[in-house]
Amino acid sequence: MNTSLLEALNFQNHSRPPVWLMRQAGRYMPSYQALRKKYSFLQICHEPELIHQVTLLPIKEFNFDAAILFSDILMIPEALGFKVRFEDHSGPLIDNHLKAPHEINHFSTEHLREGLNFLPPAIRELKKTLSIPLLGFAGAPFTLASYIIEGKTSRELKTTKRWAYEDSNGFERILALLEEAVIQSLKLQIDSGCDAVQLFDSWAHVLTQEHFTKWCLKPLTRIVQALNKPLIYFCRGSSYRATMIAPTGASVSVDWTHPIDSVRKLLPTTPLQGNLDPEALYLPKEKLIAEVQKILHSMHHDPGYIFNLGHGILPETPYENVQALVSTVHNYSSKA
Ligand code: 1CP
Repeated sequence: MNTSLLEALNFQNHSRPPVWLMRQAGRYMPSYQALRKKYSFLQICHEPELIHQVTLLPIKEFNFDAAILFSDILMIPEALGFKVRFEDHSGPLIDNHLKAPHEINHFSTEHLREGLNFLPPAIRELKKTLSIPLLGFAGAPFTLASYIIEGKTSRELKTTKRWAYEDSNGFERILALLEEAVIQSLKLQIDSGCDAVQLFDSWAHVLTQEHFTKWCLKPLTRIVQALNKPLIYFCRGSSYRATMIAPTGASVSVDWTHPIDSVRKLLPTTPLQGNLDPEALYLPKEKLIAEVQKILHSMHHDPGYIFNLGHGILPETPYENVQALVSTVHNYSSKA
């Protein structure tokens, strides 16, 4: 059993850093594209046998040190009763998205576990197969709120921000329901066998510091406290907000905008993950390897470091560059 990811999350890793990549199972893999010719994205998400198969694709092909359950952050809104569709070029769409804050009263977490009933059998099967840790995940309450309010991926989150400013009580009720749903979903994943979890707050960077504290960090603190496993928090802007995030008890997934060793100087005891720019995977192989090594050198002998990207892997990423990245980390000697 290779448990280096869990050791790093406990600040106890004394060998080379573990490596996994956010969105490691996906469109850049020909084997994934081949499966998508046979099944829709939602079919894969809803069928335990397919979840199992797709989660394992990147493990078999690249030998990562951790697996992440194949699913999507939109599974929680779907289990709450939102009608989620995925279109090939526009991402997720929710037709019955909230038109006013009070509409959240039509939704509850009562049937959430039934709505996620495809996850436990997939996780239990994965735990039988894997000899590396399995990560569960969820979208963070604020990022999920942005989808159930806007009804799609939105860059500016205009309506979400307007409600947060103009009807903070109504917005708070939306976030409270989502927080409860996130805790239930993560507990379900942990109880079924996940070894640690990641929370994706992909849109939190649009918030002011005051709103980030109120709408992201307060729920995060409660979510960390509700779980008995390590939690990694991802958001864009995590480089400059890392010192705000660490007191919640979460490990920090660091974006690529600041050198990760500068974040380490500010946070000497927090497990950190990151932070290669996903665009670096388009470089010629030698240049990519040099970028990977630069990060490895800067975090040399760090017992709480996990190699990852600063955000998810991009769909057009060259396959052989992912192989080069993983073998560069795997061949990095902890004694050097
Ligand atoms: O095959 C397809 O066409 C679907 C593409 C796809 C995939 C492979 C989507 C649609 N979701 C996923 C899987 C997924 N989503 C994982 C799998 C586990 C892994 O291998 O890492 C994870 C962790 C997610 C999380 C997710 N979904 C986030 C947060 C992470 C991030 O990158 O910021 C967000 C914002 C979503 C929403 C979503 N789902 C899918 C799309 C196209 C989008 C919009 C955002 C985007 O373009 O990625």
